[in-house]
Amino acid sequence: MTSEKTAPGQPHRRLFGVVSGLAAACAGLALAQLAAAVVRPEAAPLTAVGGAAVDRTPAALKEWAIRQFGTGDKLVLTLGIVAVLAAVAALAGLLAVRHLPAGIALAGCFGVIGAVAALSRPEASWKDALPSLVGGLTAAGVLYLLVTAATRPRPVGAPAGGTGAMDRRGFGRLLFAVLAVSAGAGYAGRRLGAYGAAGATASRADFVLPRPAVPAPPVPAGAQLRVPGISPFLTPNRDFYRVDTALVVPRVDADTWRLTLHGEGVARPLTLSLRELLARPLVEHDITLTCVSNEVGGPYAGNARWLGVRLADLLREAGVEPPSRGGPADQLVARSVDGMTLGTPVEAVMDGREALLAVGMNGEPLPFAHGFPVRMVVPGLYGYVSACKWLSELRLTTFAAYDAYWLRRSWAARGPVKTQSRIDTPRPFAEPTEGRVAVAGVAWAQHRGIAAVQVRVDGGPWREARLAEADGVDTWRQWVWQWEATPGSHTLEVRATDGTGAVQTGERAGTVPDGATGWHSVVVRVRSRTGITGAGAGRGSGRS
Ligand SMILES: Nc1nc2c(c(=O)[nH]1)N[C@H]1C(S)=C(S)[C@@H](COP(=O)(O)O)O[C@H]1N2
Ligand SMILES: [Mo]
Repeated sequence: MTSEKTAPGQPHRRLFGVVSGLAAACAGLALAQLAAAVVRPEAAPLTAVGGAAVDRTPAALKEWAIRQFGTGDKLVLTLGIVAVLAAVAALAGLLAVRHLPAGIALAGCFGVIGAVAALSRPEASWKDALPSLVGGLTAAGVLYLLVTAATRPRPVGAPAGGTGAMDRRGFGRLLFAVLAVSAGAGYAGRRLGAYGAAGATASRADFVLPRPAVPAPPVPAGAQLRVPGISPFLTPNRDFYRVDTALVVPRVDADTWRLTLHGEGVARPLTLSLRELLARPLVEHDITLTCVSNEVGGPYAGNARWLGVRLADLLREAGVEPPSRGGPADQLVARSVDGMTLGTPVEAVMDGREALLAVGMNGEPLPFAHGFPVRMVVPGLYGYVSACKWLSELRLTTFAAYDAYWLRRSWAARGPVKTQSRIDTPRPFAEPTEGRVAVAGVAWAQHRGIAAVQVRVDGGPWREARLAEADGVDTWRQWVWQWEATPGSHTLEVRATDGTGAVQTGERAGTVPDGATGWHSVVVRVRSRTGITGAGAGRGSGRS
């Protein structure tokens, strides 16, 4: 390459470089997306890099991200990767106008990074490298074309102008073509992706939930208090929290889905289609699911009516005995179609509680985001040690022999749910008017039940809240306490007592390694009826 450092139009060359780099990245991503629609959606470079990042994120950082961004953490992650990609693409373009091979090599490098990330994901096959490699090659090729067009001397006889030595028109035409092809490829990728999921979507639409052999009794009327702002007793599916590592929700075709059950102490291994699984009697049961990543007072808890096959029955059918009866395996490792592994104590699954292989959630087939077609739900255990979504395999082994996904990321092997209670209303920093204020919320201690809830104001004596009617020991329980609120700033605190008589600990602990503890507290500012807050309290307290 000749050095053109001193050519006229130097600032333009930089701009052309940056534009070329960004356009090359667009084209690379679009073609990679298209290739991923053919190979598999998880292999798209942004998804692969994001997924690899999630796998390697230390628990503490992940906690922080979930706290900061909630369920939007995945969007934030993707935007972050796009920002880094754009920066490097611009750099590659700048580099390419000075030294073409270096710029192209940098662009191609990105394809390799994507490919390595894709190959590092659980369940990856060599084909997963293809989309990123296609993307890298495309980006390198496009960068080559654009930069040569930008640095080519303008045709002899063309009017001199603007960019000095550059063929501005040729570059413009090429840029337009690149962006048009990218948009076309991106669109085709989306359509193809939807087509790929069409079988799964149709299989869910066609799936009629079987009738339970053991229906759940209706939810007691008194389980739902009439207090504005309280969490509904049953969480609608669309509002149910979602926590998983999947950057694209797996869309599993129920018609080709299979479950295998095998491992230590399995006398009769099983492979079942959905129809075969559902030939067994189905049970309906209300279970509150909670996440170990839930902060005190946090939102990662939901209650649903689940329909499914009793896991213990299936294990017995396969000849499995729990450790207490001499079975060799103490851990049931559930694996999902996307390679997630969750380890559940066999003893807990077989001790008589309604541990389910669920297909129904609140009267509907599981939503894709919640594990269609089959997931596990075990009352009393946090989701990360029990609630495998998009289930594909059950393997019996020991805790000594195998660490599941979260264990390798500093979470505890056992995750029994800790007793918790949450103030849903009033909201933090609410400004209710003095007088009667309903303080209300939910409390949970799955499989032990909630025996009492108490509330206190400003560290004063604990007062008994009124409990809503219980719907068994596996669900949360609503509570309400009528507070005679006086003007000023007040701190409300709540604590629960579980069915064994144990009082929820006030000792604060973070979510890692086995669930947060402490009492949820909410600060409110009560306004006086006349609109004037008490001296030294309420709105004016900071300044007076
Ligand atoms: N396949 C798969 N299953 C999974 C997870 C996951 O990341 N992948 N996350 C688990 C965790 S940590 C929780 S709390 C529950 C959440 O289930 P939900 O998203 O339906 O609320 O799913 C569990 N099952
Ligand atoms: Mo979780």
